[in-house]
Amino acid sequence: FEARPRHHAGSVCRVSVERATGLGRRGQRRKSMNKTTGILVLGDQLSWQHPALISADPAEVVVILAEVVEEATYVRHNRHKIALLFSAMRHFAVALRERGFQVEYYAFEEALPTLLAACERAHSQASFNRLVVCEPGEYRLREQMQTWSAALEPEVEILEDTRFLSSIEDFSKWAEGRKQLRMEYFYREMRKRYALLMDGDQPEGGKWNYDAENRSGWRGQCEIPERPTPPQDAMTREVINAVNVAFPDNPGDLSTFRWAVTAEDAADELSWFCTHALPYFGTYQDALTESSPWLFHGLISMYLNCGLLEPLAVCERVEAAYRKGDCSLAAAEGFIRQVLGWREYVRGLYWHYMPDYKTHNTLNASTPLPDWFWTGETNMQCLSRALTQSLGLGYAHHIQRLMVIGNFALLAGLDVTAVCEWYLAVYVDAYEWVELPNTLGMALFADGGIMASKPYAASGKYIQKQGDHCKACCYDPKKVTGDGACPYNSLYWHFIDRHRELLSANPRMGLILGGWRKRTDENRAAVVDWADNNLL
Ligand code: FAD
Ligand code: DLZ
Ligand code: SF4
Repeated sequence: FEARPRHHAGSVCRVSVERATGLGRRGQRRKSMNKTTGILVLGDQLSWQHPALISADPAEVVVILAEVVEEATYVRHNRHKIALLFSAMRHFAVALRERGFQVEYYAFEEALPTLLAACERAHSQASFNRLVVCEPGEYRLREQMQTWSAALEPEVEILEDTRFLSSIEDFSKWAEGRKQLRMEYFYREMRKRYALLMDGDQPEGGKWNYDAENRSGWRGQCEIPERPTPPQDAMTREVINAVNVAFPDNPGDLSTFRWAVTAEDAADELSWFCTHALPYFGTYQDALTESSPWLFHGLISMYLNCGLLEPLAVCERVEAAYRKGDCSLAAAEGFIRQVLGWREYVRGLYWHYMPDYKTHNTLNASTPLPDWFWTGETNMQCLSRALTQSLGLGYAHHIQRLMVIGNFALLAGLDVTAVCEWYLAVYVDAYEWVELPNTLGMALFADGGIMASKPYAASGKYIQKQGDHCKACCYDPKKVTGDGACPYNSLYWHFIDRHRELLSANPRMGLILGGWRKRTDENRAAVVDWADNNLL
């Protein structure tokens, strides 16, 4: 990692744009003088920092935005995600036209099958001899795009996505020669590189990481602020109606739609968070509660991932809140670590290891996904809450995703592919580049420890410690076997027992395995049999 000035992304992207479109440097002739460049903007690239838009001359390009069947159906996306993207795309088209761009927009009703078909249609309507796209976030689509040159008349150029703070190449360089790719070390380099929360060349406050202060469980310690709903205009209401009609079998209750669909409204969401929730974010980051689906979380991943917010601006806004004294260092550091560290790190891992990454199944997990994952109907209160909320709102916070749903899938040995597909379908912020490492790697340990240094496996005791679900549950978190025993408990020990050989190679599992081995044969058998006969 080189230390770079904070706004390096612009300079990288100017180089790409010049290389790709001939636009840019003073005095340099543009490659063509008539309106000959088509720019395809994908539904998750709705940003003025888009590498082809950033320096495009509205008089010379035609911008293509298309709601197409393939992208809307390659998984059973949550209706919240489809409505958010379609409405945000339509609003972005309006903003483009206001800035003088010609826009070819294809609504879902036109039933264009693919993005390639949309480009063909746009070419037939607004003839251009070159098509510029920004590389997509998913491997699936990147593979397709690489065949477009052969399929399309105009030449096709794919630009680097410079909206991330670490390029795919940067990550690979960092990864080179390392035995383990631990997020913490990547994150420290990113802090230095972007001079975020730094005091000269040292971390602000003397420590890189305040995670130890960020683990409080929820016992109703303070009031959870009511979240205002972003404004909803006629365009969004029309999209909601259309999505309800076109996707009757998808998850998602759009009567609860509460997402911003413009950059301005997303910025307001971030401001609200910085004022009202950020001060508590660190402390209750790992908390679980019956009282609120949002707690003190940011609710910004859906905006970051579709271009309505920029990651560096988000980190700078949070740092500014800390510098003004509006939140503690632990809160600001905890939040910046997520955006500057985890988000960039998982994207780096994804591109570093794909396509093989998707095929990993180290623990041979193959139990079919229960149908109730699609309804939330289970007596396990914590899980029912997390599933119902995920399906209905398209949102669950990190600990629900990791330690309630993911933990259950890990302990029960649920089929890795099916679980990953469920996560990709259900969340409003889900794209494979971020969903896959988090699910396959972090939650399911299916990559054998590339991402996590040990499995995130926990019994009911952890869930009880972190929140108030157990009080509302018909199961007893203290019971391991017998009627009323919390299923997480025997499943946990079943997991430890069935993977004891593999786990024994992991020094971080030594204590747990030692404790399990010290039990009597009868005790171990009773626990394993209970899970086998009643749960698996
Ligand atoms: P906050 O808790 O407020 O965190 C702030 C921001 O940090 C998030 O908006 C997000 O951009 C970033 N962030 C935090 N943790 C991660 C992480 N592990 N990976 C990447 N970014 C992170 N995040 C997605 O954006 N899309 C997904 O499809 C997705 N799938 C996940 C699946 C599993 C199994 C797990 C364990 C996590 C997943 N995450 C995913 C990461 C994380 O749970 C969400 O980013 C977060 O819950 C979004 O809510 P928020 O904006 O309120 O986040
Ligand atoms: C997720 C999604 C959906 C539901 N619909 C569209 C669409 O109709 N048009 C579009 O350009 N993009 C859509 N997307 C986002 C793409 O699937 C996304 O660009 C790829 O998955 C790459 O990240
Ligand atoms: Fe979840 Fe077990 Fe607690 Fe019920 S008792 S809420 S299943 S951890």
